[in-house]
Amino acid sequence: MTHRPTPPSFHPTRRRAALLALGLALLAPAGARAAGPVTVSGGWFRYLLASIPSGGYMTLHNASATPAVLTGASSPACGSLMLHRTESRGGTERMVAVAKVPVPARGTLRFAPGGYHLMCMQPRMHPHETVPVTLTFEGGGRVTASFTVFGASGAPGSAAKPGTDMRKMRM
Ligand SMILES: [Cu+2]
Repeated sequence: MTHRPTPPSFHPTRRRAALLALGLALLAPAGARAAGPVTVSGGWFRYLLASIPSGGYMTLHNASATPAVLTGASSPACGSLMLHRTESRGGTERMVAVAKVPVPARGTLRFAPGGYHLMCMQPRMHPHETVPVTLTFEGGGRVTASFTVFGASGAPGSAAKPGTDMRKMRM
């Protein structure tokens, strides 16, 4: 019996995986990289006052077989628009800025009060109007969606509670 290891490039399993990856790359439509396979639904902002950042919420759906990574957001209605996440530790909540938000392959990710949200730092919007938000993904894909602006009570069915203290409002 000889002990000659199989060179990695000729390993049958790896070779099959490489061919499969090539096949998938060839199957991808030409426009997929530019527009991105991610769709946005149910986008909304909770607007309180011009001096208070507005939280933005939405559902992202990735129809492709590869994970997508959200890396940024912008809106003419926001000044800067940041990616945030609310974290709960020992009974207190705090917000942290995140650089990347992964959207799983053939999966859905919700931005909702108490979790991921967009943070509109200088809101220039009013309840009942819609404002555009452009999302940027790793690889350069961009998606623009319309967000509906709600007041303090938030979108119907959202986790926002009407009448609560604004300073304690959950982002
Ligand atoms: Cu925030």
